[in-house]
Amino acid sequence: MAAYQRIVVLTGAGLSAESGLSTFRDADGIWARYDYRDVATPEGFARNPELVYEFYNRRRRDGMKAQPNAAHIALAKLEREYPGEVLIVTQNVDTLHEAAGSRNLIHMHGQMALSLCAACDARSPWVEDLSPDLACPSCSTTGSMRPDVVWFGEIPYELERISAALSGCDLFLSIGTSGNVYPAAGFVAAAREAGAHTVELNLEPSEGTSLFAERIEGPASRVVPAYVDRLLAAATSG
Ligand code: BJW
Repeated sequence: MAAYQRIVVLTGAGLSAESGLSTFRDADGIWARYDYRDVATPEGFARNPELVYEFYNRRRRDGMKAQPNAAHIALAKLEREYPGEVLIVTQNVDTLHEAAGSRNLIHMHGQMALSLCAACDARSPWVEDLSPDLACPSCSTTGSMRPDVVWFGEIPYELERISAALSGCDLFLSIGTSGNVYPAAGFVAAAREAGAHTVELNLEPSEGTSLFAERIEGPASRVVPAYVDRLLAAATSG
């Protein structure tokens, strides 16, 4: 295995599945129980805010009980011990990467542990349930608080920083994501264009699996630590 200088890791719901958090598009996933148009669009929130609060309040509570699994822990170790640069771009709104010790991390779809005020755009740490009657801690407006997550039709966070990292990376890993949602599903093409080696680590082939140079199938808690060990061994032997 080559030694790489700049690694970008894209993670999705499959990474947190073995921590007990549901994926979206698997047979028993979140979209089998909820219509995404009701709970993950600005229009759905405007139509029925109570349903959206309840959806995220439950997921926030579940997220707070969850613990990082061996895959989150291996990625934090990679960032700590790898001699090159490691950036994790996660689509996940849980905080399991942080809990495992990752620091160079972008939450491109936001975080359930933050609220966003529609009146002043302030983001505030939020561990309690959200409800329509709350006042924003920054501007005191009532009824303006929503979870700080990126819904369909909204623009994901830090796209410029992600784009710069992709165009400068020489290894791109995609872990536990089905490749259904853009712009994240397009990152592999950007990394290829930059000349990076591209690897998919997933339970099963994703939508865009043919775009990857290498594919490793299996549960993240097994395949990610093994791959990280290989990367660390190659970096120290070469
Ligand atoms: C395991 C495993 C184990 C399981 N080990 N693996 C028509 C209408 C409206 C919008 C669009 C449209 N057409 C296109 C769009 C754009 C849209 C889009 O892509 N839609 C598609 C459905 C076609 N995208 C957007 O709207 C985005 N914004 C945007 O495009 O802005 C415009 C713009 C962009 C750029 C520049 C300028 C303008 C926003 C997307 C926001 C996504 N939001 C959600 C919900 C909010 C967060 C939340 O509640 O959590 O984010 S949707 C949901 O999907 C969530 C996830 O982050 C995201 C990705 O899902 P993920 O992580 O891939 O999960 P799954 O379940 O799909 O896959 C899990 C995988 O793991 C599977 O492959 C399993 O096999 C695997 N697995 N166990 C390893 N143990």
